[in-house]
Amino acid sequence: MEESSKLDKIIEARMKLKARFEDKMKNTPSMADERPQGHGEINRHGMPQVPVGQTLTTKWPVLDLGYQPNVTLDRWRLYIDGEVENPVILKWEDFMALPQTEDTSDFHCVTTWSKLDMSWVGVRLLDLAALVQPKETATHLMCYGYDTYTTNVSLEEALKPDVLLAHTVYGEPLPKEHGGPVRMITPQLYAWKGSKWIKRIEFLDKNKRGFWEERGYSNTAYPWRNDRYS
Ligand SMILES: Nc1nc2c(c(=O)[nH]1)N[C@H]1C(S)=C(S)[C@@H](COP(=O)(O)O)O[C@H]1N2
Ligand SMILES: [Mo]
Repeated sequence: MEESSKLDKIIEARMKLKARFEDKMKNTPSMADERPQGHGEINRHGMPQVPVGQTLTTKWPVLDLGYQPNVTLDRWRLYIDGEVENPVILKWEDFMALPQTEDTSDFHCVTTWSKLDMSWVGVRLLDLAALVQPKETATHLMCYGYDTYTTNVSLEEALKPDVLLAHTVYGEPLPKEHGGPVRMITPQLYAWKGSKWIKRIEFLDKNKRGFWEERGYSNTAYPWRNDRYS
């Protein structure tokens, strides 16, 4: 297929997905809550910049399972499958040929630190979803890291425009300790919902718990509701 018609297809599929999840998305806490809990200036999403219980840091702590996988670009693959019409296995070149998004967003770790205004480049989860075309039955994702990490996210959160599979941070390739070559980021949810060293995205027709969710962390992880445990 020609590059331009490929792009047209992604754009068309993106618009359809947006329409399909619009109402659900409007009802998510980061868009619907009248009194989001937190303090500081109001950010571009209408939320207080610092969610309840969080403290700002300018450092960038590293959190992992005690193991940082070494995934070279030639061996890197991204598997996207499950409840989709068009499962794919992307190589690095395929991934970099997709529409690229630059964004500045905040990072909230459940262990109570937040880091503001991080600048990222990556591919929107929305555009990856447009590529694989989730079936009508798809409601959630399970994301898998090369380190065996897993985490679950609902589609109405995952398809928001600032959820990226990021390969660049502050203008440089994402360092290995922070999940390079590619990690997911979920600025509107606690950061454990974004898998570092992401390897596979599985679309699910029901919710399942990931690594931390099975160990008592919240399925939903809304920072402005102090939604840490369940
Ligand atoms: N694959 C993988 N992803 C992960 C984790 C992990 O251990 N493995 N930790 C999560 C947690 S708890 C947080 S707060 C962020 C930390 O990202 P950072 O180490 O870049 O600060 O990554 C999340 N994603
Ligand atoms: Mo975390």
